[in-house]
Amino acid sequence: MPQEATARIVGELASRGYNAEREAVTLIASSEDPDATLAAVVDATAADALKVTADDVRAVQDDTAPRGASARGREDDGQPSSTADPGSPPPGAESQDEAPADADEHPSVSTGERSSQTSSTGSDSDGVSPVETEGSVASAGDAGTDAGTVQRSRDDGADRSADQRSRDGTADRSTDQRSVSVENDMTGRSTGTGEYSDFVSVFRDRYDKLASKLRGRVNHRPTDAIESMAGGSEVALVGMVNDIRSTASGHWLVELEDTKGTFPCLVMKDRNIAELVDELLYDEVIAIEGTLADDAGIVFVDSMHFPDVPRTHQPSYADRHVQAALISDVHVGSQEFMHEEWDAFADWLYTEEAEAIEYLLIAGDMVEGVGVYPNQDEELDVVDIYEQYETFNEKLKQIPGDIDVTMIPGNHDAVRLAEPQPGFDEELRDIMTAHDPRIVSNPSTVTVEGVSVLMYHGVSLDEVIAETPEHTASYDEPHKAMYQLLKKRHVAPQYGGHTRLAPEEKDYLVIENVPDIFHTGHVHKLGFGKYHNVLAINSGCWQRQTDFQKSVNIQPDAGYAPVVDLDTLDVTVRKFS
Ligand code: D5M
Ligand code: FE
Ligand code: ZN
Repeated sequence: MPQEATARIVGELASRGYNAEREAVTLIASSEDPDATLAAVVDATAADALKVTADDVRAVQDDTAPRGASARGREDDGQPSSTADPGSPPPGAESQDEAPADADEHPSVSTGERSSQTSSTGSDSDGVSPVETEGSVASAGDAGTDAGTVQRSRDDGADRSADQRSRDGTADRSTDQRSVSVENDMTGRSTGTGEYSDFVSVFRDRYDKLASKLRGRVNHRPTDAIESMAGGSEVALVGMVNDIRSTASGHWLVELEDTKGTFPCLVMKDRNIAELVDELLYDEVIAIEGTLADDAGIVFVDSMHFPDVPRTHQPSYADRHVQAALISDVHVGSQEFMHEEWDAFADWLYTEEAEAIEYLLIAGDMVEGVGVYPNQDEELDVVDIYEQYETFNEKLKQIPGDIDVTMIPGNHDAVRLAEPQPGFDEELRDIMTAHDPRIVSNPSTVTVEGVSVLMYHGVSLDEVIAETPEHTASYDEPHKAMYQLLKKRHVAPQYGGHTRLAPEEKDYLVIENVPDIFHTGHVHKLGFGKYHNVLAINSGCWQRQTDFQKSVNIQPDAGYAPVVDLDTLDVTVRKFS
């Protein structure tokens, strides 16, 4: 089926307020007279229905003249491309006639090797090979530009033969095997009033949760007990980083705080562990072991431990071949929002190549918002925040109705800025009805067919990148900044900087359970890799470079869709820009 035809049908349905199952679109497109079928389907579908289903189309078709062979005939004789409204052809789309209709097998998903990934859709979507392990990570740069590590090839994709299409069936995403559950969604559970006592409880909860992860590894004592121990004793301490100072002689004085008080810990500059001090952020919880000074007033640190993800962590996998597309930072309403690239992505999701994609996860910044940064209004295309969400909803309608959508807010969204951010309120949910999305807090853990995905927008990544060494975290390798968060077992350790914290009774930002996938956005850079078997993905954006980004020389990775195989945790990146 020509992609233009599906795009046009989806567009027509969307303009009438309907979402559509992919099979429904396929059926309409392959009918004898797609326009007439479309009109009949629209007539027959209740005005308040949200989604046109394949059954709706079949019901209409059963009511009309026999088709069967003639419909097939139409498919076989090529595409009604000359009459099809090109809609929004994917950038670089080539003529449908060009590719051979030999229909290789469905392009295989990654094997974890740096294998060539094929792309389809008749667009220039680039398949980018995934990377498996730390140390061989394809980053943003790789994804778009590094010909040395990325192999591309064109695919027959949308041009596969009609026979192949009909054998493959109408790309239906059956919903019976799906399962999604959400943990740690704090929407509607905010108890914080912003009082001092709330800060006490949230930090207490953070300490308790993270200390419990370190307790098994060190035999620690509370700070007040250490004070009364004999000089020269071997001690261990678990505490929140309260202060980091360098001494006159270049050593590091790290002050740790526990529930009983604070204690100064000296890290000598010539020890290997000194470089770990560079990775420390305020308010994270660590353990140290060392020797108490003669006057018991300071500990000389011998080793430092982070709550971390165990190296032995074994991720869970889905029981069947099913994929999730992970995106973020759509920024609808910005003049830089990439309409055409988004349309190409949405259209691609109707193709057989995207057939296994049954889940779409969106990690915040649905819209550009209003008043987020100084002078932001100069770059707005849609100035009203509600209209921005309405436009976003239209964009959502374009994707196949049978894809399950989960979203969390980001710093551009119309929810409180302080984290954790509750999911959108009722007014916004009433606007974002397409796909009946699962709207949860930032952060939340969403378990999709057994694979747990920690979704966090990622504001703290700016801080990790700014405050830790280049090799630990950089905009070009945003997944490495994510590794730091996994190591610290907290999505936003540092309080008082970029990241605003809303004190709650408990600390929802602690990474209590090791996720199988950690998904963030915010920095508008694509990067992924594995940290102790956890797949970390920062998903890029759908917004071209803004003036601000130009001024600080950030080249966003815009118009990419990383796709994860939930049965292997392999990643394929599709490029639509
Ligand atoms: O942020 C996208 C990225 O750009 C993220 O790394 C923050 C940074 N950014 C963008 N605009 C600004 C301004 N005006 N000040 C500071 N940092 C900025 P996003 O929040 O998704 O727009
Ligand atoms: Fe963003
Ligand atoms: Zn953001």
